[in-house]
Amino acid sequence: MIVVPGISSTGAVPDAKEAIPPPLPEYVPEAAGRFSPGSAHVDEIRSYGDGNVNDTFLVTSASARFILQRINTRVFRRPHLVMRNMRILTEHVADRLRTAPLAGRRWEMTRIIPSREGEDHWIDPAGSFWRAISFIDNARSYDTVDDPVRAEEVGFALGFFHSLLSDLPAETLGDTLEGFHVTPLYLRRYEEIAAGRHFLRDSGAEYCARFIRARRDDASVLEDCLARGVLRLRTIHGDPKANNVLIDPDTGRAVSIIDLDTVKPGLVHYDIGDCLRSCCNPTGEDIENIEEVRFDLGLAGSVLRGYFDRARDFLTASDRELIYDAVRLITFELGLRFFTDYLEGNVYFKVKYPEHNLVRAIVQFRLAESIEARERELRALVRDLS
Ligand code: ADP
Ligand code: GN1
Ligand code: MG
Repeated sequence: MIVVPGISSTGAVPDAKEAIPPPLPEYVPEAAGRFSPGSAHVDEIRSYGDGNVNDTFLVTSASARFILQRINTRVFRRPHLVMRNMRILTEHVADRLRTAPLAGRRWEMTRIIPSREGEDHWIDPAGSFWRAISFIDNARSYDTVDDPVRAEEVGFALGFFHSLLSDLPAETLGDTLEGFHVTPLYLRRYEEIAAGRHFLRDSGAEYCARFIRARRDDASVLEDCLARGVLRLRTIHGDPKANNVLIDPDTGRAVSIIDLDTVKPGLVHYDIGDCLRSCCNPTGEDIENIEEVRFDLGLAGSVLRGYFDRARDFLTASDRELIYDAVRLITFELGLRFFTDYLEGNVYFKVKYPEHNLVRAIVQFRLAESIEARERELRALVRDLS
């Protein structure tokens, strides 16, 4: 059994009353007013969504509803570059959709809403960086996927997004998050942080440390392929987990892929791996019973079917060959990132209680174990469906 300090033996998370309440950012009403179209009166502002990085609000004014976000500048240290990339990307996608609309189904991309001064952001007196984007109405995001139709739709959204970006050269965009998904760099950081620490025997932290030690030599599989020219950089989403795809509740169809801050040059494998990691973990990233975590091959088949419906043409044989490695690696990497953040005192991911990142790390490592146990079947699925 894995013992996590502060967590019961079933892994149940502490009561809400023990949870750390997220601090409400200062200047929210001022920021909402700055972006309110036509300077209309703002009627309501409420916290929105379940993102781990930025602060997101839904603003309702007399004339519109829009999304207001405070960018986490501890993570995104170059927020102006994030906005520049977003502008290039949304213009490119709008052009593509104008010349070749997606037939027979709804698809929307978020648009940047300018401030009263015509800027794409506003910096408040305390230095926080705010931006506004159009609200995708009649759509919702789900933290977990547990049915094949939704899994196929999330796969479709990523495949369609990749196809829309396939003619946007990677070098057009700046690097908004250096080292993002470069697993060997996360490993190095972890080893610096963990050096000299001793973890309690049979504790959750010891399980994580052992897990990482046993797999440290596999951490560079994708980066080595990039260095050898087997893989190449393309424009990627960077964060295509299930809740960054919006689903129309009436039709069950994916209508948008959001959270574009990490769109930048990278390996499409990070995206394909992350989408499968997230969609095929039906019990979610914050599960209460760690023993239930498993990688669902049925859902993986659905995600891949949806993805290849749109993206079959631009993947090479070596690209396909490395999909299994990507799923395993990105899951290991996320566990490593969560665990490092726990050891560093929760400075990157937002947490609801102090051991949150430790629990999240254990969940990802359990998921990685489950992926490893299904290697043969997952490789066969990719071969059959791609
Ligand atoms: P984070 O980077 O913190 O994950 P996101 O951009 O993903 O922030 O936004 C957090 C959540 O807010 C999303 O998962 C989604 O539920 C909701 N959301 C964000 N942007 C929109 C939008 N334009 N329309 C509708 N919902 C949105
Ligand atoms: C973060 O921002 P959000 O919640 O969509 C993180 C991803 C992780 C994910 C795990 C910029 O995504 O890399 O996979 O949490 N985003 C960033 O839930 O670090
Ligand atoms: Mg998000």
